[in-house]
Amino acid sequence: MFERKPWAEPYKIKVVETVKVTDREHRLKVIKEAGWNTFLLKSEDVYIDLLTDSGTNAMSDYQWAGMMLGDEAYAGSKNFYYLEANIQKYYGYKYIVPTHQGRGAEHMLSKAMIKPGQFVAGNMYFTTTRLHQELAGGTFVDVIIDEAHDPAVLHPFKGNVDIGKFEALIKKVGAANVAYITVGAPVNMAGGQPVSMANMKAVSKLAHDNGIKVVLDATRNIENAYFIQQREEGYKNKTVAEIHKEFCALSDAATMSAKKDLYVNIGGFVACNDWDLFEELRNMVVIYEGLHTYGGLAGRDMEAMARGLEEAIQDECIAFRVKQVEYLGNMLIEAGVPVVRPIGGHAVFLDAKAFYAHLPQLQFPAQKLAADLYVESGVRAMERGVVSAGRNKETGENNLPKLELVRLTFPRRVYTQSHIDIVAYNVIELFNKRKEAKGLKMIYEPNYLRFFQARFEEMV
Ligand code: PLI
Repeated sequence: MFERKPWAEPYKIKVVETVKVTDREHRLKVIKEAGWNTFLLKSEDVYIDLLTDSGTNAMSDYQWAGMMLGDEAYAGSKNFYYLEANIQKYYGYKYIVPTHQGRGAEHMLSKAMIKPGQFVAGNMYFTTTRLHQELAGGTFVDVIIDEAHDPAVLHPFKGNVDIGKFEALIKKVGAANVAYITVGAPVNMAGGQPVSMANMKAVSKLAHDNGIKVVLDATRNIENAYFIQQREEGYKNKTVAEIHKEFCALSDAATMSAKKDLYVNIGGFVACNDWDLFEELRNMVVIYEGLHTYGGLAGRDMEAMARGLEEAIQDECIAFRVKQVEYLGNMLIEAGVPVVRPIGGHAVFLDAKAFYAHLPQLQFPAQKLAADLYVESGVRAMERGVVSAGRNKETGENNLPKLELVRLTFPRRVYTQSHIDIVAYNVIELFNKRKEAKGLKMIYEPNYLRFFQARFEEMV
């Protein structure tokens, strides 16, 4: 009767939120008003929202109960100390500074660690991370393996750093001119692709041999630990919690957007092992975020983060999350839809260059595909291509990334298998009429992180 052993969400539903189904005519009208940018849609016009997994998670009853224990003192909230203890326990860093979200952490860390003119190595850029590095006077250098730039290549750890590229950078500019290397694990812009423990060890050794610090972007590191458990020799009998802590121990500091892995709607932190760096961050946080025991967060938010971490780190929790993403990915692969492979941890990424092969990159195929999917189905996704890549900070030319993607991102514990079936059905329908698609022209371009607010018109 069953083709495969059935599986289901490891939770049951206690509170529900009604979603609105709109018609195509309405969606076409509102996407035009939104300048063909899914970020500019009103969420009430969206049926299934796969824009991002950032802050869009469903919290558990355990987290909500914790919210009632919020200690909203200006200084020394007990929720901070609980959060600090949990981060020390599961991540292993000595010192923690809370921030309102990930980019607050990136802002302060970049300012504290980069001297103007220095280079920052990284395994593919992330939008906010690179911008903060540039605003601090640094130049980002991509040292990810070549495979990461090819959506079709199969590699179990496509997020790995190319040790040769990193070494070449150190030789070329001199170790003193490399502020640090940032390792994102998994790599969001590459399709949620993980980094192996072996690679992280090699990065850490090379960096430390040259006196260079390793900064982990720990935003989805629990997902990364799960991939290591599943794919890397020697890890299948370790828990995700053990692998996660071992991975973090290879870095000197971390920035974190708790809005992802930690099942909350807001929050972040920066953590490190070095007292001097901690002092600087703790000094800075009072200027930009808030006191060092709340960093822009309410006490209740810190409690929700601390409790979210306890849940997120459990093997069953993370296994379900990644399998849910794979479920959609495999349906699309079976239907011949071009997607980034292997399927990543937090999202399925459509390969818009192959999907809309007739559209040149500067007609923004991924931007258009995200908008068309919305018009056809009410499903909201996000562009991760030339618009997100922005412009070269020296020449002002458009950066033309090899990956021109649309991200179907999974909020945690929010959607069921039936929602995912609907998403798959609609993507496949759109794929079947892909040749009809027209490109876009950009008519408004913000100076920073243009993908959030840029506006477009459909070409005639
Ligand atoms: O959105 P923030 O400021 O909490 O976090 C910034 C951030 C840093 N690193 C990584 C890997 C991210 O994915 C990230 C935010 N990502 C968003 C908003 C996303 O939609 O993927």
